[in-house]
Amino acid sequence: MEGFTPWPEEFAARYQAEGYWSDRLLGDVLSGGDPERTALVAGEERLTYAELDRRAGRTAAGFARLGIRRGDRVVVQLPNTASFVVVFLALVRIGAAPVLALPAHRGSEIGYLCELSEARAYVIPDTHGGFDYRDLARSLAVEHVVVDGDAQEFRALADLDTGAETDMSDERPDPADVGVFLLSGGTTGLPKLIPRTHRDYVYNLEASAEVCGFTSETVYLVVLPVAHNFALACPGVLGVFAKGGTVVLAPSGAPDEAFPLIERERATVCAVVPPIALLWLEAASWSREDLSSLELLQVGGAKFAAERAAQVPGVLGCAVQQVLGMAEGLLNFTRLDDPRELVDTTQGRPLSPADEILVVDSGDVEVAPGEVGELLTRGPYTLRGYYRAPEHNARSFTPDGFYRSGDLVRVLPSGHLVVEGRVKDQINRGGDKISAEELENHLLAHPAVHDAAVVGMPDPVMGERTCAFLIVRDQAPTLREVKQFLKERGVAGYKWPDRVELVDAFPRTPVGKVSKKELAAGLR
Ligand code: OOB
Repeated sequence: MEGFTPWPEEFAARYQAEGYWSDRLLGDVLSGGDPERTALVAGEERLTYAELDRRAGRTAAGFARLGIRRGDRVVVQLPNTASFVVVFLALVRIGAAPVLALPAHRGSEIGYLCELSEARAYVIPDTHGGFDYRDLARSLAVEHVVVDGDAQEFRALADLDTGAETDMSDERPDPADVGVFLLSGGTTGLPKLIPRTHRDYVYNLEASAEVCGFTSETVYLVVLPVAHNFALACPGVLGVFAKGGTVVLAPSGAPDEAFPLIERERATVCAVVPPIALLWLEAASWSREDLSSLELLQVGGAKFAAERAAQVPGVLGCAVQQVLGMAEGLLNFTRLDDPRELVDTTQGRPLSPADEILVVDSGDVEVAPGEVGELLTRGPYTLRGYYRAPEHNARSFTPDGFYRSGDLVRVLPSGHLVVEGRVKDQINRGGDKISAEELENHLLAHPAVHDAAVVGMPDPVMGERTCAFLIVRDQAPTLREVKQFLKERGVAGYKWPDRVELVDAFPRTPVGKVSKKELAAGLR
């Protein structure tokens, strides 16, 4: 695929020879499950492996009838519903790559994703969370809009399923094909797309399922957006399917929605971001639900404090696992048999023996063991380049192909990583990533804004919240007006600033760059 950076031949040969890469495809992920067992529970729907497999097959045929083919891209923006799972499996079967947008994304993000990926189709719910996605679709120039629900002038997802299945025998994708596109958290003005091949993502999900001890008895509750890498494949929904277990979709991590589902379905595992973990630690004391089925709480996406991790077993009655992951690839997990001390105080160690880790200073020189530096990595499931982004790639990768994560870490003698901060210009708002530059560009478009600098401010629950420092021309906009402005521009709500500070000038570094460190220090 044009715009995709493959692994160099010698690496590909090695990953293949050493068994990290197989010929298994994302579309075959259901094949190990007992046909009679429950694969998916979503709202009132319960689908066995056989039923889910047939629905995915028939929907695949429907997409094929639309003319969607191997190598095409389809932007998928569905919430935690059975339809997400069906559409994902359908697309990967015909070798069309889903571009996984989050339900929170709006016109600004979706328009860009459709354009960049030259999407042949866009799949949406009718409405969700009070937002009408058909309105958004009307502002786009995509060939096919497929709607889960009331389609109005568009095509209904249900109509793709005519009961006929395709004969896929000569349509099978190649394991080296891009299977899915994930969204990067972003550090630049525009979001980036991460191409994940069938073979690297299959390895990602299978190896994760192994490390996390998933079996056919696993009942995995999804509370994060299912389109996010963590909930999808680390081990996530796909890791559960690979082991023949059961996936239960919850609309959110709110205790009043998640806890009754844990009790009813006897959920054994759940992946959360730290703010949800904190909420659950609070809620467990007053909730009446029986959470005793829970065996493992995976926490990742942002730093989880050691003191909180230590509370999980006592309060929630399950083990905790810290996960340092990234849509770009590298995953680190604390292991189920790690000593409590490591589980509580580290963000885990690399998933794969083939993951290569370097910790370097600002001159790309490796630091002494145990010292803090930027985490660079390459391996069998870490990208070699963002999609169609040659200039950005030149900066994001070393000449020998290591991805610059932008995370500051130190490595313990055990190989476990501790996150100590970051060098990338990004805010991590409870696991949601905000590119400072992207938000600054939106703010600069406001007629009253002369200059903008966005920084994170520490927050006890979210880890960080977003503060926009503005230099204004005349009438300064209020926080509410700034949010309204961003809303009208079609910017996802999680990117809106939590606070606006007006200043006359920005502090500068010796080389004349805006000193975000100094700006952030002034907030305390
Ligand atoms: C996950 O993926 P992304 O792509 O949304 O964000 C990746 C970034 C990392 O580079 C790091 O800055 C931060 O999120 N991060 C953590 C962390 N886990 C991720 N920072 C501190 N502690 C952690 N445990 O966030 C993601 C993907 C797969 C699994 C889990 C998380």
